[in-house]
Amino acid sequence: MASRDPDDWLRGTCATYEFDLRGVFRGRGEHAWPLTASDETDLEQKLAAGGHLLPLPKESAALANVIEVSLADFLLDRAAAEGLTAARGTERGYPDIELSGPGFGGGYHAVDIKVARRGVTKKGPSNYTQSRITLYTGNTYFRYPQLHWPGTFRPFNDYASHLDVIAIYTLDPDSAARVQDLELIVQEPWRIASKQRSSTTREYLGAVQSIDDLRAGRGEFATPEEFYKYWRRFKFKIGPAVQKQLDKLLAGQQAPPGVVEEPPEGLST
Ligand SMILES: [Ca+2]
Repeated sequence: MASRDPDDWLRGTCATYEFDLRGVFRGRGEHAWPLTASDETDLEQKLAAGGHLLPLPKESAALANVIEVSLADFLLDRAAAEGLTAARGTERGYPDIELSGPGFGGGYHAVDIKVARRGVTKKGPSNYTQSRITLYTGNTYFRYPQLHWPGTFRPFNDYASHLDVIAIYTLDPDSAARVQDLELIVQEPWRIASKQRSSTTREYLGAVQSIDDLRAGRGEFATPEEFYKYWRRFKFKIGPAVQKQLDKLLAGQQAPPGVVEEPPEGLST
């Protein structure tokens, strides 16, 4: 099988994605049976009129999660249909999707999905995301990239590439679908990184907020080296829970004296 460049594959596949969640289905409705529909538009209208269709959540974290899950499902389905290897990450871990296998040229590739709402001014949607996108959590797998953190497939350093799929939408408070003008952008995280945190209370690295800059990959660092150096030196807090995990990982990394870390003979790796 000819191998695909993960970046090209992701861009090409995202270009064919269509957000088509139209609301939340409610079991109980009020209408006569049987309910017949001539096409999908007619069905949607009849479900709405019959009380079966509730709006998606408006709250940005909840709506972001709905979009993210839909997008991840789509990418995993497409990879499977093309005979490519893609695995879903854990809910709070990194990355959201891992691409691997000969179809992607061997090696492991991290794909993370980020969802951001367009800011709104009195004149309408703005060129800025409402809040800064979070690129990474700074005090765990990113800060100690050689360690295998819980909730991750493998150490951060084992990835041949890191890619973000950024989904930007305008909130439509009046429709059940809530999501309007969804745009997908694929970028390497360091290219869209800012020198600002994305939260004042959490240990998060933030992206630039201009949507033009996100599209163009115009962040605040000239090279990946500059980016990693800046953010790995950043004085993030390490709370007691993270410290405990870190101690455990560091202890586990050192093999006890006398133990040779090699597979038994006859086992191929
Ligand atoms: Ca995500």
